[in-house]
Amino acid sequence: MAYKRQIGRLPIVPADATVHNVVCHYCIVGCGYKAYTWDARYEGGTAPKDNAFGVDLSKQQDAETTAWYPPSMYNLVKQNGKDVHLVLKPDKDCVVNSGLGSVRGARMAEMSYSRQRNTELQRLTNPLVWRYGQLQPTSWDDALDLVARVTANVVAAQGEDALFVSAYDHGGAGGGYENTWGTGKLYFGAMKIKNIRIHNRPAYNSEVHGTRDMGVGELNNCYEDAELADTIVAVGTNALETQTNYFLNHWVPNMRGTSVDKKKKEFGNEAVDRARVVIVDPRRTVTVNACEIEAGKENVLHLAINSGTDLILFNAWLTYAADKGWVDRAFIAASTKDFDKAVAANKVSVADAAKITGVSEADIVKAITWIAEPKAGNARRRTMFAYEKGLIWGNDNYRTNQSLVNLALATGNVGRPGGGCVRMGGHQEGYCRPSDAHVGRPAAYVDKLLIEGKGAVHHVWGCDHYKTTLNAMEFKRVYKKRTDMVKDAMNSVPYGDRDAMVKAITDAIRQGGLFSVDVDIVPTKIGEAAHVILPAATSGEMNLTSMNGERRMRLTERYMDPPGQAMPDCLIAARLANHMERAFRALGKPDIAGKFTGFDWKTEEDAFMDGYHQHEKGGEFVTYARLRAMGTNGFQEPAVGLESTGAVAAGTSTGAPGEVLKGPAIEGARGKEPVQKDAPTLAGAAPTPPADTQRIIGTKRLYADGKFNAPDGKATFMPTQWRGLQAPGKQAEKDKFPYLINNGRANLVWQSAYLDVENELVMDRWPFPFIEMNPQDMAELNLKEGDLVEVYNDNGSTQAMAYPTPTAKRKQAFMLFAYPTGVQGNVVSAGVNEFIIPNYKQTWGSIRKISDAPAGVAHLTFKSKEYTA
Ligand SMILES: Nc1nc2c(c(=O)[nH]1)N[C@H]1C(S)=C(S)[C@@H](COP(=O)(O)OP(=O)(O)OC[C@H]3O[C@@H](n4cnc5c(=O)[nH]c(N)nc54)[C@H](O)[C@@H]3O)O[C@H]1N2
Ligand SMILES: Nc1nc2c(c(=O)[nH]1)N[C@H]1C(S)=C(S)[C@@H](COP(=O)(O)OP(=O)(O)OC[C@H]3O[C@@H](n4cnc5c(=O)[nH]c(N)nc54)[C@H](O)[C@@H]3O)O[C@H]1N2
Ligand code: SF4
Ligand SMILES: [Mo]
Repeated sequence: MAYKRQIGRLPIVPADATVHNVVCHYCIVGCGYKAYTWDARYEGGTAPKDNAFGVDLSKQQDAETTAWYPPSMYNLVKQNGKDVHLVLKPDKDCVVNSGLGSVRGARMAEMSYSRQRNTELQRLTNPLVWRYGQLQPTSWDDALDLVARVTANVVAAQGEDALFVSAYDHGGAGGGYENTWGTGKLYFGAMKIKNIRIHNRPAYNSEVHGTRDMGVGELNNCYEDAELADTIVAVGTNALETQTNYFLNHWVPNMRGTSVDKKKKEFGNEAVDRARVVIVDPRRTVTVNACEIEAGKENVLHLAINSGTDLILFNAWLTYAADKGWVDRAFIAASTKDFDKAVAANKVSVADAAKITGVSEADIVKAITWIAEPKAGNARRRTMFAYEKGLIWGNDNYRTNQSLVNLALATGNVGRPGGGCVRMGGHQEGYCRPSDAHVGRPAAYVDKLLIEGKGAVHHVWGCDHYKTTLNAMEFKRVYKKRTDMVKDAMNSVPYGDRDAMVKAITDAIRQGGLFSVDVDIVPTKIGEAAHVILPAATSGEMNLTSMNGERRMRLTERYMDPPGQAMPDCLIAARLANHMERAFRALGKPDIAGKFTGFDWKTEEDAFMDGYHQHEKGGEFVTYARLRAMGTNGFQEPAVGLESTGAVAAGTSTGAPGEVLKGPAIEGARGKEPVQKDAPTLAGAAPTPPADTQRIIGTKRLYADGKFNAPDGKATFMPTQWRGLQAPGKQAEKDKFPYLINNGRANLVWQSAYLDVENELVMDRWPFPFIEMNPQDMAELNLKEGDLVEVYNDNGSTQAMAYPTPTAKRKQAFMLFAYPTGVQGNVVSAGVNEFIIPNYKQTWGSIRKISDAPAGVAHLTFKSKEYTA
C-alpha cells in the first residue's frame, strides 16, 4: 500500500487508452504531460500488444523507464458521465521537461476531483447563494440572476466605477486565453471597469513596467538559452523550488557541462565551458545548494545581499563594466539609445555598493567579471539574466527592474543565443483582453479603496486575497464588516422575493456594505465573505490554452468532467453577460444592455476563436486543431506563419514540404499581461489557412533582429538612481522591528494551497507554514523546532512553525507565504511603489513563542533541506 495514497495496486494502461495532450496547470514552466484515460471496467495486460507502452511488463523495467507510473499519477474520474481510469504522466517527448515531473505536477491526477476515490471532494459543484443565514446550493439561473440584478442596479445608479473586480491575468489553472478573454470582454468590452485588480497585486498594472518601458518584453529568450549561456545570473528566484523542471532540465545540464557539445555546435570556435552561476538572494536557498553541487562550488557565487539592495549592486556592475569597456559597443550603437546618459546617471563605486549591499568588494568584482569580461579570443561573454519575485516584489520594483535590463543591454545579451533578460515567471501566461487603456497609470489602488469603504459590488475571479494580498489583516477586517452588513440585510427578507432582496442589498450597500461574488473551484477564505459563489471548471475539465516562460503555447485537452455543474470561467462570464443584458433591459436601459452582446459562446473554443484567434498577434494562425496536432511542444509565440507538413493541403498552399506561408510582419510580442495601450491589430489579410496539416511557425527568441518594442526599434537605457527603501513606511518598519520576515515559496506547496489543503501529503508535511530561523535566534526566544510562534508588527500578526535553519542569517527569517493556517501577508504593509506594485519581500517584524509544537507537528522532521553530492 502506497504511503497515504490508499492504493495497493495500479491498473496497466491498455494499448487502446485515449491519449490527451496536457500541460501541467501549475507553474510557468508548463511541463508537457499525457493523460491516458480508459473505461474503468478494464485494464491492459503485460504483453507488449496489450499495454500503451508497447513493452513486456512481465519483465523488470530499468530505472529510467517510461513504462511506469506511481500512485500520485493515477485517479478514477468521470469522463462524459462514465467512470474512467486516469493516468497523468510527464511526456518524455516534450522539450520543456523531457519526461520530468515535479512534486507538484506529478501529483496532478491525485489532486483531481474523484468521488470514487475521495480526492478533492471540497470542489464546488453548484452555485451557492447566501440564504437563511448560510451559503446554500442553487441553479445557475438563480445565482446569475441575483448577481446580474444587483450589479446592474448598482451600475445604473452609481456608474461602472462602483463595480470592483479582482481577476487573474495568467495561464494554467484559473486562467488561460479562453478565460482571460471571457472576463476581459465582460469588464473591458461590455463595460470599462477601472477599479479592477489582478490576482497578485492590488491594481491593474504590470509587474514589469520597468523593462517594458525600455522596449524590452520580459519573456524574450528560450529555455535553451540556459543551456547555452556562459554565465547565468539569477536574481531573487529560487528556481529549484519554483521553476523546477526549467532548472533541472535546462540549467543543470549547463552546470554539469553536458551541454558543452550543444554550445560548440551553436558557437563554432568560441571558447565554451560549463556554466558559472551568480545568485543574488539575501538567503541561502536550496537553489544555491543545488548549483554548488551541480556546477562545483568554484563556479557558483552567492551574493547574500542585504534585503532590498539589488539596485545599487546592478548600478555598480554597470559602472564597472562600462569603465572596463566590457560592453557591446556595436550592439549599443545599433539597437539602443541613451547609454552614456544612463551610465553617467547611475554611477556607483564598488565600495559604495559593498557598503549598502553588505557584499564584499571582491565578490562584486568577481561577479561582474564572470558576467561581462570578454572570453578568450575577445569573444563576448554570453550571460543570461533571470529574475523573479525577489526583484519584482522587492524594493523599488521599477528602477530595480530597469537597472538589471540596463546591464543586460550594455553587455549585448538580449536577443542573442545564451542570453536574455527575463522573468523566470510565476504561473503560465494566458493574457488576452480588450484594451485596458482606460485604467490609466498609476492604476487605482483597489485594496486601499475597498478599505476606505469605496465600491458597491465586488466580483472576484480565482484569487483569494484573504491569503495572498498585502496589508491582509486590515483588508480582511474591513471586508468582513462590509460584507456582513449585506448578509444581515439579506437575512431580513425572504430569499424568493427577488425585488425585496435586491432592494435590501442595495440599501445595505448605501450604508457602506459590499456585495461580494466569488468565482472559484473550491471554498476559499475570501469566499467566506461572499454572497454568491460560482463553481468553475478548471484545466483538464475544459480545453485550455496557455504559454510558458519561453512563450511556448499549447492546448490542454479536456480529459475529464468538471464536478457537478461547474463551468469554464469564460462561459460563466458569458452567461453573466447574458443576464446583465436582460437585467439592464428590465431596468429600462436598452442602450447599456446593448453592450452585453457577443457572448453567445457555447464552448471554450468559441471564446478562444473570439479572443485569441481574432485579437492576439499571430492569432489568426492558431486554432485548436493545429494546436492539438502540435502536441505538448506547441510553438513559441508569436505565431508568424504556417508551414505545410507536406500532407494534403488546399487553398493558398501548394503543400510542398517546408513551404512557408507568412503573415504580415509582426513586431516583437509583448508579454501576456496588461499593456496599457491598445494592442495593435495586424494590418492586411492573413493567408487563408488550408487544412489542419499545417504547422504553426513560432518565434524562438524575441529581438533576434536587434529591433525592440519602440517606434524606432531601439531599446532605451534608463536612469535608475538608488533611493533607499522606496515604499512608504518600510525604512521605519525596518528600524523598529528586529526580524526580517522574508517570505515566498516551497517546492511541495502550490500557491495558497487551495488544492493542497485537502491533501494529506502536503498538510502532513506543513500543518502550519514554516518559518526558517537561525538556531541562535531560536535559542534566544526559547524556541525548539516546531514550536508555534507569533509574527507581528504594526500591520498585523500571524503564526508559523519554527524551522531551525543553520544557514539562515541572524535576524533574517523566511516564512512560507499565503498559507491557510498562517497568512504571511497579515504583516506586510500597504506600502507600494509609484505604479502600485507591492513590496511583499521587505517586511520586518517581531517574533514570540505561542506554544510548544502542537500534536500535528511533533512527528515532523526538521532536518536541513540541503542535499550533498
Ligand atoms: N506575502 C506575499 N504575498 C504574495 C506573494 C509573495 O511572494 N509574498 N506573491 C504574490 C503572487 S506572485 C501571487 S501569484 C499571488 C497569488 O495569489 P492568488 O492568485 O490569490 O492565490 P492562488 O492560490 O493562486 O489563488 C488562486 C485561486 O484560484 C482558484 N482557482 C484555481 N483554478 C481555478 C479556475 O480554473 N477557475 C477559477 N475561477 N478559480 C480557480 C483557486 O482555488 C484559488 O482560490 O500571491 C501574491 N501574494
Ligand atoms: N513550488 C512552487 N512553485 C511556484 C509557486 C508556488 O506556489 N510553489 N508559485 C509560482 C508563482 S505564481 C510565482 S510568482 C513564482 C515565484 O518564484 P520565485 O520568485 O522564485 O519565488 P519566491 O519564493 O517568492 O521568491 C524568490 C526569492 O526571492 C528572495 N528574496 C527576498 N528578498 C529579496 C531581495 O531583496 N533581493 C533578492 N534578489 N531576492 C530576494 C527570497 O529569499 C526567495 O528565495 O513561483 C511559481 N512557482
Ligand atoms: S515544474 Fe511547474 S509546470 Fe513542471 S510539473 Fe512542476 S509545477 Fe508543473
Ligand atoms: Mo505569482
